[in-house]
Amino acid sequence: GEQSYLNLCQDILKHGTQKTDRTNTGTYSVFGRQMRFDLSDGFPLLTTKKVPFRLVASELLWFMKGDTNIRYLIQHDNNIWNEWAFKQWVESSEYDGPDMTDFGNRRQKDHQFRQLYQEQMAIFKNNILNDQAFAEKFGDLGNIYGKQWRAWQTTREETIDQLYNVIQSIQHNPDSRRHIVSAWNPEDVPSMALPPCHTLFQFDVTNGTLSCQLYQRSADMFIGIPFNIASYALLTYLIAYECGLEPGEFIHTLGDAHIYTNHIEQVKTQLGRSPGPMPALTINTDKSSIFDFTTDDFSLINYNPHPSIKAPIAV
Ligand code: THF
Repeated sequence: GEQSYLNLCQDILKHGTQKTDRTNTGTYSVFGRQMRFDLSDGFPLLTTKKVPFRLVASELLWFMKGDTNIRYLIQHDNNIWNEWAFKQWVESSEYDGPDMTDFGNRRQKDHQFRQLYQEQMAIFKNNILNDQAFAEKFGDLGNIYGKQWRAWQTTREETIDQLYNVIQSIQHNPDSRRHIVSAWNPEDVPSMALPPCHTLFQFDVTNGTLSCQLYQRSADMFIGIPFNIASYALLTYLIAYECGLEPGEFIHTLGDAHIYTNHIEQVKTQLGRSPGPMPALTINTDKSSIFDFTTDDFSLINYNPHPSIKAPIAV
């Protein structure tokens, strides 16, 4: 449960090796860890800080639709993927605003630059929402999760709907050890705005319960992991519902598990808080397929977290 998350953060603070990273922020890292969440205890949304479930839900539905364009997210007032699309625009020949090189770091250190960045981001979001051609050109993040889950491209000019197939195999061959979806497509990795962090997941059916194990290659413990836990727990609930099973366990296996050097104080604040009871998830049972779900079709009850803790995201 939540304690396994808190223990791992403690472990990284104590034993992590300092590393440099792609974003020039620096991390404390460990390699190869596992957390387990019993979904019959409740829905694993962390309580030691407020995690915005609304954003987790719209991101998951976006993946499930097979969409890779941030327009849908922005339409749902979800801004968590903006920076990666924005980067494509400001590095293109069509961009003629002020220089945005290394905006992820500069927006934190330089207040004057931050102003300029916010202006350009506002223009960018406005263009994505109101200009179809612009959105197609700069809003698409390449063949990331949604594309690989729903329309993996084969060499025979066909596509594979891994998510649909895995639901079929859970329903028709529950004991199979091949209930797998992979987002890691080596041919497509170089063209993605960001290679998948959550790379492969497998389902298991035992005694009428559905469990899910995720292999995540890179784990941003403070910002990303609370989202990822909730996202895969939600996916497991939805697929269990679709297949007439009860949610079992979510098992989260991590490759490089790290805390960014500029999240240390925030993590310490969080570790000083005691976890409360997990909330419960309710699902609208009127719809016949989870692929027709919208963000209004599920909600959380009894979620009473400690306050949110702000931290800069590494870009
Ligand atoms: N890059 C990095 N460095 N860390 C990540 O966790 C990460 N992701 C996705 C892609 N690249 C990543 C993006 N997911 C937030 C949450 C999830 C994200 C990106 C950003 C975030 O800012 N969360 C805030 C709330 C934001 C808001 O309210 O708008 C938070 O406090 O949790 C992990 O897959």
